[in-house]
Amino acid sequence: MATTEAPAAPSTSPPRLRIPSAALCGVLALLAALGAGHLVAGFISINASPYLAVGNGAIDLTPIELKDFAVRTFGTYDKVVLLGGMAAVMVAAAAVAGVLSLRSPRPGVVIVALFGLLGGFAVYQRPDLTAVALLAPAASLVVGVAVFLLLHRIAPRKNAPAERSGGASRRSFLLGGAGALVGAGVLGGAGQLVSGARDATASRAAIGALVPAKSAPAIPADADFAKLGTPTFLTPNPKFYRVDTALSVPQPRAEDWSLRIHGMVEREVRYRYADIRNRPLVERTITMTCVSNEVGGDYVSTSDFIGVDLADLLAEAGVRPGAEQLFCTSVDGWTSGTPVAAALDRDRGAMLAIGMNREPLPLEHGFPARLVTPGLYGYVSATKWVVDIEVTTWKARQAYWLKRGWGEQAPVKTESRIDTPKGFDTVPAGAVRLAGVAWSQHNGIADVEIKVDGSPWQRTTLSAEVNVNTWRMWWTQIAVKPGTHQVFVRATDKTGYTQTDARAGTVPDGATGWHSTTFIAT
Ligand SMILES: Nc1nc2c(c(=O)[nH]1)N[C@H]1C(S)=C(S)[C@@H](COP(=O)(O)O)O[C@H]1N2
Ligand SMILES: [Mo]
Repeated sequence: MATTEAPAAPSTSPPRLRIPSAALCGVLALLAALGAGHLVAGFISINASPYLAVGNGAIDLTPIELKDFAVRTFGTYDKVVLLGGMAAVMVAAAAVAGVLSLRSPRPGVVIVALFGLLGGFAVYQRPDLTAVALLAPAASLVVGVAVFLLLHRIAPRKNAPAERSGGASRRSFLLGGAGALVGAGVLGGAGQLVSGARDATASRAAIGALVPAKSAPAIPADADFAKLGTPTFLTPNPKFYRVDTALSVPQPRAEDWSLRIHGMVEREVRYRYADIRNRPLVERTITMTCVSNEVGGDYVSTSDFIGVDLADLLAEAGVRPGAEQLFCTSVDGWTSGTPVAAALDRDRGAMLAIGMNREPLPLEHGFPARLVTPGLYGYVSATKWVVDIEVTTWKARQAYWLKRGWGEQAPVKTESRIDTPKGFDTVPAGAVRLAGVAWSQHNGIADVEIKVDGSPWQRTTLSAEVNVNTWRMWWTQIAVKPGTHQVFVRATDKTGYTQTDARAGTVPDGATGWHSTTFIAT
């Protein structure tokens, strides 16, 4: 085995890198490249960072089943998992690039350059970035190739003449490598700091509290049974569910934001933030729901939204006959298609919202402005970071989720949920309290019934109704013997419809079925 390393070899084969140092060259060059790209992106838009841009591109290319699986399995952490997975793939590829370059640096340079081009392509594809943003992947490319060449040159070699293989070479390689690692961290961190200083947070902080000209009616004390185990009626902003395709939260500043309404209208109109802020603001209490909410799920929350009537803005533009959908685009290029009829229905009260619970919209909920349409699932009605509304037909345009297999029309389905007890809770036998929530936005909830272990349905006590566009809480008390018990819940809305027990999945237009909970009485 050991005989091939004989002294005769040096004359025939050129000096080669050892596999670990070659792999290290690749990985460190990658980190330096990402750090440099992140720094340059900090000055332009953090979304120009090649790493984030590639991740966002990957999200848009992910098949719907996988996306659904990711959201179900990892919940809000789906994006963290994606970023982590991407990092692992990139590090592995960079290590391979290094190992392919044991003799000549050329293969590694080609692979590092391909990486840079991929980042450039991902940035180029983003609708919210201009050509300047390409400077970030360009910086990555240059720094990546340069660091790779440098480290490759100083790496210690096998079969090398004495002066290239000794301790001095190893030491300079370690120094160079450590320098690249620290440099990558410093560059990346600086990018994060720079972007933080000029991002939307400061813009939002400068706006202050939002006071509507017309406040929503005060929420009565008996609108929830939070003490009995339901959610609070209004969801605190940090607890409001969040669903979107954005890997990093888009950061438009209020000062830079505007909304354009065009297409099948009498006259194109454009509103800047101050135009909206200075109008008499209305406030409405609305429960929003995501179509991806499983039976029993918690993608449902309630807020006092502050903004203006969408119907007013549309009236100023003058919607032309024949218009069917509002094709709404966010600053990051996501789109939704809202039925024009729903948007114009003053009774429904669709809004261009700029605030939640008297605060400017939190960044992750669409700062500076978003749409909210009571009674329709969010993906057809609630574009966050909205910048463009094209009034058009269903045929002319297809929105993001419609193209991916979800329905065109998406009214929220009547639903109910048991919040107390939780599944497999253990409770003392005897009197057991049950509590939860039901919703049927735009219709209102008329009744909530529960059924325990095959006994007949029995009615529950409902909370005070705030308005038909909000959820309603329920509670009741039952007597149970020791043992395992199963309880079902079903709601009836004010149109007289009672929830079906037929189970349907979330695709294409929302889940159905009765929520049930099993608990143990001892
Ligand atoms: N720009 C943008 N807006 C969006 C989405 C998105 O992915 N991007 N998702 C929609 C979906 S599916 C829902 S359910 C609601 C959720 O709003 P929230 O995150 O404020 O709860 O936002 C909608 N608006
Ligand atoms: Mo959604």
